Amino acid sequence: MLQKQPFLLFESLLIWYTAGAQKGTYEHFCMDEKYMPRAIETKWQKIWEEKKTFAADDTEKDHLYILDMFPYPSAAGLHVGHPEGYTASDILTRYWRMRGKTVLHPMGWDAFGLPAENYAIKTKTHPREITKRNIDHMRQQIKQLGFAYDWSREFATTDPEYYKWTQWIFLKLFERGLAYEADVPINWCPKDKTGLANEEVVDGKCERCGTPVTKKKLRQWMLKITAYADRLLGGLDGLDWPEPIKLLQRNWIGRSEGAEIHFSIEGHTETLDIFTTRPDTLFGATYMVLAPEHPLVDVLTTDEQRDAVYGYRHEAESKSDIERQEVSREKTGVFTGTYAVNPVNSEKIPIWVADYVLMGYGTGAIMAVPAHDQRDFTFASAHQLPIRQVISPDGIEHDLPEAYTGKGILIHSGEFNGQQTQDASAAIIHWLTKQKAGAPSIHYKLRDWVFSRQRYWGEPIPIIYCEHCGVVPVPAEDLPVLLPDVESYEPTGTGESPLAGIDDWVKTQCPKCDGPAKRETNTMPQWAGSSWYFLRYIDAKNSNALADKKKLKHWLPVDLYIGGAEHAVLHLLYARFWNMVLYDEGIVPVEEPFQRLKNQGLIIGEDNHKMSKSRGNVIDPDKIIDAYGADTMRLYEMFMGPFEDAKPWSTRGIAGVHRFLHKVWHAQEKVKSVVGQDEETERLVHQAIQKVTADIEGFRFNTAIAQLMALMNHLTAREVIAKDTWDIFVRLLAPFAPHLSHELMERAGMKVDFIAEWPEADSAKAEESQVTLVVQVNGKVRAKLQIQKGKKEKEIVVAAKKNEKVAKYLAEGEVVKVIFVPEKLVNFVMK
Ligand code: ANZ
Ligand code: ZN
Repeated sequence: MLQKQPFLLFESLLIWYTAGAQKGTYEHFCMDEKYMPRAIETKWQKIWEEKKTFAADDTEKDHLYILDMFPYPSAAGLHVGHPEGYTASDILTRYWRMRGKTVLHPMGWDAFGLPAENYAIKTKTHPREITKRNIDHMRQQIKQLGFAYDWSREFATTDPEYYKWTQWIFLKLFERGLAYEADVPINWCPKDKTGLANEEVVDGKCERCGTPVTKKKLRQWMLKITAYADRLLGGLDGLDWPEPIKLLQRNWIGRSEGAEIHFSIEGHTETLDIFTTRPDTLFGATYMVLAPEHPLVDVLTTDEQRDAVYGYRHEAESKSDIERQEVSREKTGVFTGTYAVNPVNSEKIPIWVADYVLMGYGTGAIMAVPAHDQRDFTFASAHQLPIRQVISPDGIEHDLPEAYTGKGILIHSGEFNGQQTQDASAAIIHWLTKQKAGAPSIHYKLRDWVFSRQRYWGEPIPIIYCEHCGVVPVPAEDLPVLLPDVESYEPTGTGESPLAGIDDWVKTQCPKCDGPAKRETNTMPQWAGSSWYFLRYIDAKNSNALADKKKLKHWLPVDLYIGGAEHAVLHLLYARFWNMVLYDEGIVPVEEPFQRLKNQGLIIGEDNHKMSKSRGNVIDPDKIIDAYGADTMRLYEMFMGPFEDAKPWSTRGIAGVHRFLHKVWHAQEKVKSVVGQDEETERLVHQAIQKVTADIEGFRFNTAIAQLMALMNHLTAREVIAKDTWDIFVRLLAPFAPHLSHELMERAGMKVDFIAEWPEADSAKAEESQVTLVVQVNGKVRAKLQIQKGKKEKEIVVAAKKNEKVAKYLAEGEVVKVIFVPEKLVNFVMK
């Protein structure tokens, strides 16, 4: 019943537990009943801290690595979303420790980034100060929730001993040719005055401040994540991650298979190379398009067309890629005056410039097939260009009101007529390859990662520019390149970071020739520090290496990683990339760092809206903990609903959960050292062990808690709770409400040296002794019987016949056959 109707059950349990709470204020209730959560909680937190209960032993064989996404230490402190994920990982950590495993469960701070810097500008305080203050506050907030972290491994990404290794990894990337400089038009946020990665631009706007992003040409450090596109894609298959996250990463990497085709150009020696995913439509190409930034634009534009083309190109500069790709948008463009030649039939095709083709994808040029591509169709219609159908679902030409983008049979395609799309693609690629006019080709949407920021509060990029030697990496033994103090954190807006203004820091000596040299003044993006932090926890104090190789081999991969789904393509892709590079370096032993990933659902406001200051629906975790205690907070966030679903906060719900803990507290008064308990209680206890165990492992914390609540209701209705029963109950509760459970364990004289073993279910005891049997007459259900298990068929049939409701029907005729399905059904077939 629990499994089938969890929500009805939640409702009724909640009403049950809330009823009392509504009678008086909480304070009144609490004083009467003497469950003092805060006192108990501080006591146990102190014990755990002093005993270093959660320090992970690096040598134990049977181990797990359970990781939370570390928080950004913001001035606003903890929000209710943090404890959601952190409680779930804590439940699993405590559960597995109770089952005898050693668990590495660390916590730290992702502390570089713009908010601290912007706040620094406003208040004229050093970002280091602000960050330290925020960390201290959030650490205290997190600690009062009693999570089983090994705090001895804590660090912040802003610690020089940490970012020394972030810089060291950059040097490795540089050595491998994976970090390079490029003068590229980058996404530029005019408000934050910094470059942004593609991943940080949402709908053409800055992810952080919402300002429309423009393009700016700047010298940038880039990371060649594209070199890993295929591995990043392939690796996803073996990961136990939510499918939607995998899909987002697949789409972000965006692998497209097709062909590159070389068109010759009338009157020029250059070829016009295009990328297409539809080589089967080659005969339908009626014009070509170059992206406005394409280098051939200058070469191919005729004198008559020059003014129009240059004017158009200038206009295109101010538009974002997303805007340019909008399907519904009007398709603008200008003819260059020059023609290409279709390799397959020598047809002359006009070459246009249009901004719906992007320079950053494929070759920055396309063959346009208006009959089979909607954007081309719109463009051709607007500019009176021919539309020629070459693919038809039935092999017959039709009037096309819009592009036909489906598969079909080739028409108007010379020797390829009659072939199916798929075969024709292969055949045309084959033909082109033979003619040296093309080749099979694969392209990715993934772009290289713009890795420099023109801001202060980030890791300095460890590079030196020497007049003689050029670009020289800082030698590893000189790391870290410390972030110097500046007068003003204000971005310069010229594309240089505030570091550029500190002359005596910028001016340095070349490590190679000792000559005068300058430091790189850009810093790394916020994503740098979080791309490898999970490795540092493994050996957080190591000063000779980012972590000891043996220890990395011991702990990796992370067995379980819990955090928000918003990190689908940023952090989770970057971290996989860095880990793969370190794998290739022979430093980490696994190609994929996070074996299993779970996303927590968003907690929304009581009004069903996203929590936000402006709506005034934000819940402050501190206030909840003050009023009800950490155990209630933890338990409530897990009870709210399925872990991965979005769910609204409910004040009534938290009161109900709190009342349940009161009830548990008072149940201890009924505990007597009698041996054994009634059969029904025993059965319910062992069923609860089974259910809670399975639910924890399956991330169904809400139904696990419901089971505990139901069991508590049953137990408190008894005169006496046997000590053995109690023993099991408090241990089942321990991962969810650890403080209360440990207090109860101590009071019951149980072992409380944390590793209170997880109870083992006795499946024989858990089995139902009675079954419900359906009695039918001519296939129609007439009665349901409670039958003792193991009863003989004969006895059951007799009992069924005797049943009043059944007997009535049997009296109407003659039974010709009895169908019996053990433990399920008796059907009397009548004439
Ligand atoms: C001819 C054609 C015919 C195309 C047809 C599509 C349909 P995906 O799948 O996203 O990889 N394309 C290529 N490079 C482009 C660029 N830089 N900017 C804008 N569009 C570009 O898309 C590949 C298709 O997008 C390519 O195949 C090309 O148009 C276009 F019936 O070529 B196709
Ligand atoms: Zn030099």
